[in-house]
Amino acid sequence: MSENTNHKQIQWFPGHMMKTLRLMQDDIKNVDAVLQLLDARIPRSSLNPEIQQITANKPQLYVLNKSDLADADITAQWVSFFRESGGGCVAISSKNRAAVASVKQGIEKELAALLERRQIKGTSGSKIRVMVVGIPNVGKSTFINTFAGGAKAKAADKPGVTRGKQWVTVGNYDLLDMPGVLWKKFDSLETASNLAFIGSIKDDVLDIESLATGLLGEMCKMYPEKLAERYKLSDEELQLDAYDLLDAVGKKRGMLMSGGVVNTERAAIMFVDEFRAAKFGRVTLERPYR
Ligand SMILES: Nc1nc2c(ncn2[C@@H]2O[C@H](COP(=O)(O)OP(=O)(O)OP(=O)(O)O)[C@@H](O)[C@H]2O)c(=O)[nH]1
Ligand SMILES: [Mg+2]
Repeated sequence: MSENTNHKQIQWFPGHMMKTLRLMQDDIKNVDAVLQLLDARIPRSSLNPEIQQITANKPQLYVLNKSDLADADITAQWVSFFRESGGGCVAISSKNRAAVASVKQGIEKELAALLERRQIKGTSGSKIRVMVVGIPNVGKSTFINTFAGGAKAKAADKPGVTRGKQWVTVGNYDLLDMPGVLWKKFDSLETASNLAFIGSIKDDVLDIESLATGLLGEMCKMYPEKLAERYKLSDEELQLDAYDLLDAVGKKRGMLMSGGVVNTERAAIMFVDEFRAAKFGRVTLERPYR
């Protein structure tokens, strides 16, 4: 990402996110467990350290969501990785009904001791209260809607859709939908870039050509064959530096301006859109073991 993007860093963490962190802090004592949604394409970068801090003392289930967009073998490695480090973890696709049973099973495993105590006390009718948290656009509201079997929470294909907290009761569960939240200082440019690639940072604070060249660089490293196939790129073209590669992609797609100059901005928008629309198939940008 360009320097320009870094200057605008402040807008990655607008006031409403600070408010969300406070809400979380207030409500954490009112829930039995935390469901932290991560994006299966970038499990490490989507783990929010601020959320980790607030939820540290609660039973927690990590949910690798959008696993339909991620490389299945690497997702399986990530599930093992989280489980080995002592956390509960399941991989789901929020839009799929099967997600509900996996998550319920995961939560009830994390809450086994509490549920047993309730049984003994004769209060097993009490609702299981779960706070659903994660970065913007990761699929929290979509998951809640699938769980509820209907549109209870607003969900859409852009970050920052949920603006306030909302309780949704389904059977013996009370689910708390929360707005997505980022954190103030990303530990690396890689983390910031990954969040931007998948659309968790609002595009209007980003420089689209920097975003596209960054993503082209990653795809060249990790999935050159997918890139070559979609844009009919030769081995030589794959060796180009990212900006020249963007230019080549724009040319292949006939995105020319007067004088035959490639409209790299249009090419950038097109490439990022295609990546987000999973036109390259299932892609995971981070491995559990570096
Ligand atoms: N392919 C795929 N898309 C998903 C999945 N879950 C959610 N989405 C899509 O991701 C987009 C964001 O979903 P939301 O449920 O609004 O995300 P959110 O986490 O509630 O977002 P904020 O409220 O903005 O923090 C929507 O277009 C969903 O349809 C999934 O498992 N797979
Ligand atoms: Mg939402």
